[in-house]
Amino acid sequence: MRLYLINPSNSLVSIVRVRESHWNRYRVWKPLSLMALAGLTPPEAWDITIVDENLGAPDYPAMPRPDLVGITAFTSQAPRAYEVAAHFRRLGAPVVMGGIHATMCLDEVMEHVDSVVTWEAEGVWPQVLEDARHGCLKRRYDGGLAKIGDIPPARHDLLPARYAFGAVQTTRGCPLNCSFCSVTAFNGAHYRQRPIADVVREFQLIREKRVLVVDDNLVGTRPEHIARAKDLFRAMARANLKKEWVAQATINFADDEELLALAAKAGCRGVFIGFESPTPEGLRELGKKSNLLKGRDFRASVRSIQRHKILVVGSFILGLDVDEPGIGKRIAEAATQYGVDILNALFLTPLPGTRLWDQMRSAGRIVLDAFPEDWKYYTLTFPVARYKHLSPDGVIEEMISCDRSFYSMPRILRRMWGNLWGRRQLLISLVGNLSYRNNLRLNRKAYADFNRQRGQGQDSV
Ligand code: B12
Ligand code: SF4
Repeated sequence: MRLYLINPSNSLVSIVRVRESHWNRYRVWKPLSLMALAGLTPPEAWDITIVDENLGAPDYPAMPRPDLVGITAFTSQAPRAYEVAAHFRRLGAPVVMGGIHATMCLDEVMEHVDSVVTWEAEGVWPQVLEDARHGCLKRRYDGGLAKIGDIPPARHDLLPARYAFGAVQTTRGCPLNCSFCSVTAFNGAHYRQRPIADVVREFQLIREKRVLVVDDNLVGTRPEHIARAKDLFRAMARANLKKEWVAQATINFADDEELLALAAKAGCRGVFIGFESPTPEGLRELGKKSNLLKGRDFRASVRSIQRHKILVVGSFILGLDVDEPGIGKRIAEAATQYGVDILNALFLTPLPGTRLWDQMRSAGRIVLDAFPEDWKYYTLTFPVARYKHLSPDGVIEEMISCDRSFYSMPRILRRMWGNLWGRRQLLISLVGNLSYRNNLRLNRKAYADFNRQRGQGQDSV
């Protein structure tokens, strides 16, 4: 039986535009969802091919007809997912779709595929495969939240060796439930942890030297989470994995010297932290309670992390109700003042399933709502909603001014000097900064196309 597992691309996502900017090559990440599904698939019964369209879409008509197609999709990938599904359904091959978009927009997805798997796949995928073998796929399977104490390792051998990073997951779920984020809605508030021995074994299966740990918060928030993270890092160091990895964490990562030292010893080279807003009002609006700790000195926290030669990528959101003209520069100033190595600023975007979606939907503030086509703009890099104090053109101008200010050549050089002086991941930081700087040009073109499509004329950016 032949199984295709497909990760559809979205040409509006700059990281896939490798030809236009070769710096983007270094940010092509592996689709772990499909590798995890492949890990749940008996290899003796199924011949599995994973197609990641981010490496380029294959010539589907030239490929042998499959017995089953599984498609994953974030919301921004949904329009392309439906095109791919339509192709295979025309051939008579059954198509099943799963992942976050299929779960949050079930009715829409049901119109485009034969079968939908909602929530996490571990509990139901073997049944889906059996039903597909017997030609009796159900319209819907509900996977619920998996017990991740005994999941098999993902198949790290199935994709070509063309990625800058391998991928692994050690925990699922987040108790913090920020208003804009779908993680708590999808993976639950309970912080579920995989057994440390399983994680270490899985690391050993990864071919790439560099690894993205996809957890939403690798260290967690409670003392027992931190203790587990320390045990994990100790086990990784003992196993002498020889990997360098990057992960996501909340700012409390900075508060424990032993944790930082163990993370660095285990191979941590970079951490992605959501600062979200430069103001307490903004943090309150987003429900980002973890950043509101009284007396928190973000600059000192960033320094503590960097002292362990770990890069800090800071993420901010632009377009909050409290944001007024000038917010772009303000975010760039805050990120510079905190001393982050790379800034990732994104538009406030209502994603289905979040509190923000409910609020904006009921207030009639979602402007791009010709679904499913408009989902392609839900990349967080386009303003899809109405922003309280910023006009549609104004919010884009703020984003351009933010990126232009943070990624000005003098500031990049100053940061590189800091990296060199602190002997801190100079090469990764340089590639990151230059790829963001390069994308400024691509983004301007993308905004102009976006405005044209909205019928506002090209000159408005
Ligand atoms: C790693 C990651 C990335 C990587 C992507 C790597 C890749 N190619 O997959 C990078 C950094 C590139 C990325 C980019 C983006 N991401 Co992202 N990302 C994640 C993250 C942190 C982990 C995903 C992951 O690997 N999980 C591990 C796997 C095992 O879990 P899973 O994907 O959920 O898969 C399970 C189930 O969903 C299900 N399943 C999934 N697919 C399928 C398919 C079938 C057929 C079946 C049966 C089941 C099934 O089974 C799996 C096992 O249980 C998630 C947060 C999260 N916790 O999921 C955000 C997340 C998915 N990203 C998100 C967003 C918004 C984006 C961006 C649009 C914006 C941005 N700048 O971050 C971009 C755009 C990407 C694009 N191409 O359009 C949102 C998506 C929300 C939504 N409704 O779409 C999330 C949920 C984070 C959030 N804050 O809300 N992301
Ligand atoms: S933004 Fe981060 S801290 Fe907030 S709910 Fe999402 S994963 Fe948790």
